[in-house]
Amino acid sequence: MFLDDFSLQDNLLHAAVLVSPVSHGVIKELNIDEAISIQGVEAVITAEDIPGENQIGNIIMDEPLLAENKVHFIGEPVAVVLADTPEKARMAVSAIRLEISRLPSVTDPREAFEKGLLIAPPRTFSMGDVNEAWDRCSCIVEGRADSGGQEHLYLETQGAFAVPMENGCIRLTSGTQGPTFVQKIAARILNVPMHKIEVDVGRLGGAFGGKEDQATPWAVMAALGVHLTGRAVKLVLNRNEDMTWTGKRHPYSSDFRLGLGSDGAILAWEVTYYQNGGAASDLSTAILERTLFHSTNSYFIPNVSATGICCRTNLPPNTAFRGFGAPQAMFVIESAICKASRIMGISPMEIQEKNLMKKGDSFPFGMTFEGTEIRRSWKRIYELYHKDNTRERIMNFNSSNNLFKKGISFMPVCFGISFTNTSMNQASALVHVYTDGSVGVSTGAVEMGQGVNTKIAQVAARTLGISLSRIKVETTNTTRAANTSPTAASTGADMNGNAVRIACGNILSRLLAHAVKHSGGTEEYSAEMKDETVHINGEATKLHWEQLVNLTYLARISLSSQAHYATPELHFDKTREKGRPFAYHVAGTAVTEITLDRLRGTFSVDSVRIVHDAGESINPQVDMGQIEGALLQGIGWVTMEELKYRSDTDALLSDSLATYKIPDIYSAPDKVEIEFLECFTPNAGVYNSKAVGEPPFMYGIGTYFAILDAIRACDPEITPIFAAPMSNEKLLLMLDHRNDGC
Ligand code: LUZ
Ligand code: MOS
Repeated sequence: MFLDDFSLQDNLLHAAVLVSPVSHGVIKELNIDEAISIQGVEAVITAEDIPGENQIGNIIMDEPLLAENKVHFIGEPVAVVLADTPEKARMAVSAIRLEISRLPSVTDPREAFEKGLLIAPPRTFSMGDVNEAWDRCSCIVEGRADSGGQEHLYLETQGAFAVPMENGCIRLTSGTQGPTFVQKIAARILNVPMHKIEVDVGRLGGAFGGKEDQATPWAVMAALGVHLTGRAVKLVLNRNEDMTWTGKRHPYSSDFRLGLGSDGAILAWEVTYYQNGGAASDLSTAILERTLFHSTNSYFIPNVSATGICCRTNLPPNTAFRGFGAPQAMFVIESAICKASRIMGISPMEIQEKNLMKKGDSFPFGMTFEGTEIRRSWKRIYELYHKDNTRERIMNFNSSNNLFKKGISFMPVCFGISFTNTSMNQASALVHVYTDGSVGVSTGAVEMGQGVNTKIAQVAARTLGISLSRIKVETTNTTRAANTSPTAASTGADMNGNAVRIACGNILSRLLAHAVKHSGGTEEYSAEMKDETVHINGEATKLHWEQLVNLTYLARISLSSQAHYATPELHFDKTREKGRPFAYHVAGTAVTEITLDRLRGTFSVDSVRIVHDAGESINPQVDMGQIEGALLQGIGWVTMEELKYRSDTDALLSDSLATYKIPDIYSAPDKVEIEFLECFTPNAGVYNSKAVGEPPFMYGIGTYFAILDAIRACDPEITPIFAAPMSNEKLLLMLDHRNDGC
């Protein structure tokens, strides 16, 4: 069941939202008289009706729930209509008179920067001394790389419903990755304590970061509706509203300078990222911070200066999206390496391989790389590449075909696991064992299709030594898991799984202590639960899980436990921009082969082979699904998903699936082969597993560079452009000889 599938009581009100149709302006008139007089319309809510603070900002307080005086983007909520049916509510929205006088708008981050429109002061991460290093470089390449935004396109659109409870309490069912955040903001808007708001999340039909922050306003509007009318309220966006109004992946425009020695060793890296933040800060500063953490991708570079500039524009506030700023960073350094390889006349693989991080190498932010996975995954991919004579195959194909050319690229990925904001790296679990031996597990993790509930159930079953069928994972609810971090940063299974491991461990030790006592043993006895049977001193006993649970209950010993987990050893000093922000890194390498149709400017991905470090995977099938999905989403980002806006009004043109193309089964690689790297990182995630949600997204970037490789095979004189997505239009223009590289 998804949120919109629940049939609620008869008394339900449906909400629809009036948003600004203008990207920047001053509200001259807001008249709700006609709308409110429509039969079946219960209320029209504007900023004036908010009892608390009209503020949904989190990191920076710069976003009202409902606009007052000014509007800053198309889709900024202005009023909420509550009516008997969703149709009536939407009809009444169009009866509201809203007059706005337009102000000049900015949609380009560089233009925003020039006008001083910043969301936060720029930040720079540095190591060594770039200025001193340039003199020692035998090749210096400079350039610009741009990457576009990306629509999340979760299957389930944003939505929530709110139900009034006793004593002014509200129960909110929200399609959010961050139930606590929804609770906190609802309490702020309504001016009530957080304990009056209960947030419950069953599951989401996808999120990809789009519901880390941006599920909140809709849930809060529903809560506000309950608060003002005393009736249940449901608010679900339709696809067009969702695509037009909500923020997306941040487009970036970046300037780079890369310095190399004659042997291909990278000596210096200087980069400036102009991030298109949109009209409010949302998570932009955190995303930009992660960009800075990943400015060198998988490479060791002794001299680095990376600057991030968070620019305010008049687009909907851009937000978290799988990878959270890291894909944007990696696209820039891979572009620089591609450019350097052309100038130096060596292959990009040679430069990449030469500079891959080794155990003990330092990142610009002071943390050392503690693994060997980057080089090992590269080596393994290289073996596979040699084994089937990939290079020869491609060279033969290209020399015997004129209309079709093949291209190849290697894409190493190294992604840091943990919220970059250290304090967010905590989770909790509440576990109940019932007297019949069945188990209920609650955590702060939100299931959004990524399989976290499956992994959590596996952790509980494994820790307790019982069958998976005994475990039920409950909804995510703020009354059972309080003060939770959003399920984000790929940490859901790691942190919540660890909390479950601790809670189940607590219950198990009580059970086993009782088993020892029951069997007449002493404290020196060792006991364990294996296959639902108590083993004492290594010997199976006749005592079964169900019996032991019941005996322990009769002895009046608790069968419940709440546990908290905080990722150990994390610290970061923002004044020096140094520390150890990540618990560990996830690494891997992809090799991508594509075939380009040089007449049509189209291409197909022949194969992507990936060697990925998943640690000791808890569920290899779930991880495989995450890797395949992320890969395809990454390919979509760099090759086809293109956000287009009208230049006069800033209105989104690619606002439906007719105009916004995402990868489908026909554009998926013909072959995807995934191999897990044999790897042991003690205390990485739960039971030595590793986070998997975001890292594989960046394998998709390899497709962009495989296309550039095929273009080079067509004509080495063509200047490559570094501007994702490589749409068919761009590709065709680049292939056109008379056009000097667009
Ligand atoms: N969300 C967040 C994230 O708040 N902080 C992070 O560091 C992060 N990283 C990846 C994805 N979401
Ligand atoms: Mo995320 S981009 O881990 O919500």
